Amino acid sequence: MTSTVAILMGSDSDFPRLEPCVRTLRDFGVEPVVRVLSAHRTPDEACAFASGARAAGIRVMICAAGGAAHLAGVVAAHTTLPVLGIPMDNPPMGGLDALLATVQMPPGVPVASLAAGGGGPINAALQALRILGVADEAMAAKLEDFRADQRAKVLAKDAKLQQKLAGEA
Ligand code: RP5
Repeated sequence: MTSTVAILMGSDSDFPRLEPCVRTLRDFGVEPVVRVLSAHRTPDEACAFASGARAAGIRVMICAAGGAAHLAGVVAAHTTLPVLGIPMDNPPMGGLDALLATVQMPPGVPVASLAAGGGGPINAALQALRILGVADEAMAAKLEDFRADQRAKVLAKDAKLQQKLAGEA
């Protein structure tokens, strides 16, 4: 099976926080290529992967790194595929360092940055799926179902809360 999404991470220490990203892609039937490749520690391999990604069938690249997070930017310099950056919320700065390193790209080399921590990994997956959904009607329909399901869940929680508050009044 050809993978259309690649997730690169700077270290295996990032992986536990990226599992929701992998899970979300799988929930939508997308099996990603997942690699530990670092802009600093394995620069040749990271660049080679980025350069060959389009020919390999990849359509969206997700890059996660912490600290001086250059992975997404370096990957974006070696491909014209869309690159989504996940700044990892490492100590001691809680991801602010990685967020700034990921988001402050020079004009001409775009990286779309997600949130540091929390929803970043899941939203990276959903954003990748939305990109695929531009040209894939079946994927777009799955994303509509997801949205409807999410809405129903929140409305059910709201109804429950209203009931609880009415009981207290
Ligand atoms: C970054 O350095 C990685 O993405 C990771 O978040 C951070 C620390 O890496 P390890 O020292 O845990 O391997 O490149």
